Amino acid sequence: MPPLKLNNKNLSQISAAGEAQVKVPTYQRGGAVKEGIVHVGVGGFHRAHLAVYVDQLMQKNGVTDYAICGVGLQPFDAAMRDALGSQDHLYTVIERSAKGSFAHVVGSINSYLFAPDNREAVIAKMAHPDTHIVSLTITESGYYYNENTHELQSEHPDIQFDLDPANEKAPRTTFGFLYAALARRHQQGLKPFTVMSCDNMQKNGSITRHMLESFARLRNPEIAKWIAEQGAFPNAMVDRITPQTSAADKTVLAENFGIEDSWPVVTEPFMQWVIEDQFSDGRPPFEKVGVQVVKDVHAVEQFEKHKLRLLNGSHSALGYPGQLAGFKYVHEVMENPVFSKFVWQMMQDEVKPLLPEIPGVNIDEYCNTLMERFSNPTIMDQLPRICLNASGKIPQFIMPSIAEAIWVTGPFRRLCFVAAAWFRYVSGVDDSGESFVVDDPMREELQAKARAGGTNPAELLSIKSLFGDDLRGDKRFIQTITTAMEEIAQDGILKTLPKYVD
Ligand code: CS2
Repeated sequence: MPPLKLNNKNLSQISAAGEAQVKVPTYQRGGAVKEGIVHVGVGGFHRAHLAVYVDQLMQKNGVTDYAICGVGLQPFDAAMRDALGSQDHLYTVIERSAKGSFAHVVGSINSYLFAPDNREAVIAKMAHPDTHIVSLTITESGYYYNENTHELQSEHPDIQFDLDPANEKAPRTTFGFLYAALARRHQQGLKPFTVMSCDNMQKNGSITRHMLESFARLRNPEIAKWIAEQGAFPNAMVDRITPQTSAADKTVLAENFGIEDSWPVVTEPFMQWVIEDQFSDGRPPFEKVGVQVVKDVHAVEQFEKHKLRLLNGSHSALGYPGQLAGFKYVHEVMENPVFSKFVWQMMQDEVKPLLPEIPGVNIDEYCNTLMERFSNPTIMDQLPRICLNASGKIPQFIMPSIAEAIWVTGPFRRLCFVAAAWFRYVSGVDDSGESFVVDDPMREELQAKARAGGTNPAELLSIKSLFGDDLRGDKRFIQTITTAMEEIAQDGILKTLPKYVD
């Protein structure tokens, strides 16, 4: 039987048709539910994470007032608008592990607005009384956050454009939309919606608050004051490894599950979300579907720190050296015993000693789970995905551990090896001379500095917005990273790596 096109009409047939059973939503959708969440940046991660939690709330807990309206701000979001639009906003999540492959259709995204088509519609939707939460996965660069000064990049042309009152009805940036919608809610006597960042950044909520308040102060201090006093910006740790969907994933879904889906999501079984209980206009009972909703902001920050330094830091350790050594997928790198030992030892000897203890969390178990998750061969997690946008990642995932290790005179050779591998990676040529794409908003600057510096890290380290001032002055660090850069340049990754493994 040919696969069935995913849409409302075919749902019951889909659940019965394939060889393997497919779970489908049996809850009401469309006009029968309220869209309490407006989500900006509907990509793979959102569809494997928040939208899945909301799907479970709708399916198992009868929640009807927190369906999601997806929003795309960027021209490339047209592809998501078309994919979801062609299938009643339904999509399939395929969970893969050694235990097998499970498919389930998610229906929590109820509608989708593509801002370039109609910016006013997005503002009106956020300002609507039914909207209680605006959630974000807009990546680090969407926050216009200067890592060095910790301030809003208010001189950025996009922010300047949105600060001009003439553009209030047609903003470009997330902050332009949030501000316009909040100003409207203020005028209408509504509460501010909660702005819920689901991006993988330390203090994601606090940064969002600071950026939006700074933006609002430059527009209208009265609105800024109202946001400061009544707004809510929960901090959160989010986690689920979600590779990019490949053409093969669609074929397998059609062949094994009988579903024709123009953009399914492949992910791992594991998912975690720890969020601070700070909501200005109500929230769904997230804890009923396994979300850790915690009162204490400090606890959230500690979870974030563990995750960013151990999971994402190790991903970087597999990503940049792995790409230079010619690997394509995370699990392939893990199959190399020297690499997996290296990652384990980096976590255990260099990162773990810097982390706070969290009551109820066993760090060794956490590290073991990570080793298993990285080794999952079935999700085919691509190294280019891990390496994407490094200038927003390494300064969060690797450099803070180095800075703290300097402070306590702890070991940091392996962390320096990873930073050195990234410095080599930016040139875009691997150890066998093959070129690859370096996808990074700062690519040109990084490449110019890498060329000028050779195996001397000083040029790259002079980029203050990434590295600040402190690292450059530390002799032990400069010596260690220079040695790693020289070794990698001379012998390549695979010959150098054993020197970093005990
Ligand atoms: C990855 C993350 O892009 C990266 O660097 O480490 O996308 C990672 O897969 C997620 O944070 C997992 O939650």
